[in-house]
Amino acid sequence: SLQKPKILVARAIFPDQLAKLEESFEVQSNQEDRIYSADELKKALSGVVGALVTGSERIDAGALADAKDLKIVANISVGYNNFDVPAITAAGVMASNTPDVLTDTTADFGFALLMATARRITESEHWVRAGNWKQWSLINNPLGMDLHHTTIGIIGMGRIGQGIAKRASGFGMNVIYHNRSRLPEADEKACRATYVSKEELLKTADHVVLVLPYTPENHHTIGEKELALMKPTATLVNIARGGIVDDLALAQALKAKKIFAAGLDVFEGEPTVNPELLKLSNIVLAPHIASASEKTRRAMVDLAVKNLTAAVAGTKPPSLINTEVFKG
Ligand code: 8YV
Repeated sequence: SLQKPKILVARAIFPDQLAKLEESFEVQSNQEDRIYSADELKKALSGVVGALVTGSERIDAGALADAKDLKIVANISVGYNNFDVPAITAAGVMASNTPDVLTDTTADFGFALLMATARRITESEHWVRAGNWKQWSLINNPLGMDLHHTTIGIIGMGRIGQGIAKRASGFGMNVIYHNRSRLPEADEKACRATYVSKEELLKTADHVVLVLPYTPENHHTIGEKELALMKPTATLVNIARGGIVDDLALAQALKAKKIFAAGLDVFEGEPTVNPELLKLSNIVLAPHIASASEKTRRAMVDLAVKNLTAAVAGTKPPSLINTEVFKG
């Protein structure tokens, strides 16, 4: 046909990937990377057959109100709490995400954040830059917590959680996990992980890592009560979503030294960070970068494009979420 199908790319992507898309589609792009308001998003979605979006774009009935031609919203993200899936399904629109391609990069980062937190790496750097390093000292320089031969507790044992478990085994760590359902025995063996209740995990783990999806049930999975169960020597790492941790309760627990330290890549209300967290030194902060290697960010876009292209062509998107919408 003479006319290329119209699509929306809601956020900035690598220019060569955009150029490639423009060969097949008429693209409404946003290389400026300014996040649309709800109203701008609704307008941007009207008249396009597909859209590449990210966690910053809330896709609900309001956003879809004028999207009469839309076949798919392809998230450039594995988590899709930005999607109101029932509303998208009710609108007859397919929804997809980007699993697998970011698993190892994200698990690597989870481990890096854990190590930085337990061994106080960023705090130490600030200390050096501030000119506090006067001499080597056995006891008066920053002392951290070991990882090797300690117990790591992973809450959320999907692909990324299992990736962290495998890395932890390499450090000689004892791996325990909690998940909404227990893994098949073969998977438990592959990551040398033991299933325990959430309470037992919190009580016994030296390091707690959160890798679960953000759903209404998982809101404040870690709050005051859970933090009180943890060891005073324990670290907490969140690479999942803000909202899984009660950030104010965490700030209070860190301040009162109820736990040793925390590493956070995600925050309630990000990019705003709770000012109580910013006052603390026993915390490592990162700007939601667990999947952020160029190679992986490119792979995420490639997979989202595959999903979009399939939907527009009438074939099944490889990582379709609401399979009931696909009519093959
Ligand atoms: C995304 C993420 O980059 O995949 C996820 O769930 O958190 C990140 O990899 C982010 O959600 C933006 O879409």
